[in-house]
Amino acid sequence: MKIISTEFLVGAVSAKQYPKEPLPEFAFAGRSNVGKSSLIKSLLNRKKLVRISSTPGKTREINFFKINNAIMFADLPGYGFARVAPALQKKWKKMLEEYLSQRNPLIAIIFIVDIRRKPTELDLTLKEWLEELDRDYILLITKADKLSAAERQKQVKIIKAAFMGENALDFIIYSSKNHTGRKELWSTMEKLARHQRDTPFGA
Ligand SMILES: Nc1nc2c(ncn2[C@@H]2O[C@H](COP(=O)(O)OP(=O)(O)O)[C@@H](O)[C@H]2O)c(=O)[nH]1
Ligand SMILES: [Mg+2]
Repeated sequence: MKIISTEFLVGAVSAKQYPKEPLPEFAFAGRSNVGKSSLIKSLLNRKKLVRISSTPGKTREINFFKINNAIMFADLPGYGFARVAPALQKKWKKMLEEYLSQRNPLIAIIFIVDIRRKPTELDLTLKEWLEELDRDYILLITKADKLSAAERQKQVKIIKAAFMGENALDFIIYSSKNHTGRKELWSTMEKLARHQRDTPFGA
């Protein structure tokens, strides 16, 4: 996908602030430091992006970006940041729940995990949530460049076993450093967006 325009629309803390434009939407979720900002920047071919903060645990809003006037990205706040107070974690949960249960244009969540890590409890909680709410997701295994081919294979197997639930549409191995997987992710998202436009009644 050729990126012609990237427009930051709004940082929302509640549903009434979400953009009203009914564009096919993809949301990005993962624990803090997993590489979410890097992934979005890699996808959009940008070195810097408004509202894509480099400070871990900083984002407390759902940031909406309109891409090429055709697709919406929702950057969900990262989770599992150690220094976040319990009250804020509660707020995070409420915000996510509201978004995942109410957001109609949402086609799929890009569920990001680190290829080097064992599945954590919080990641598994998110997966269970997505299954419960019947939300489709794409398992995005990032930082692939950090491992050798043999280690990669081993980790992908473990991660797939933990996260490829019923609502998983696909899995993609990614590196924001050398853009491995970028073409594949874009073509998957474009296919899903096209399908939604062709079958507006959810047929
Ligand atoms: N080698 C490598 N480093 C990455 C990759 N993605 C992210 N990083 C690094 O991981 C750290 C956290 O990335 P960031 O995108 O800020 O994570 P976020 O907190 O999820 O937004 C940064 O130091 C990035 O440079 C990747 O695909 N490969
Ligand atoms: Mg970030």
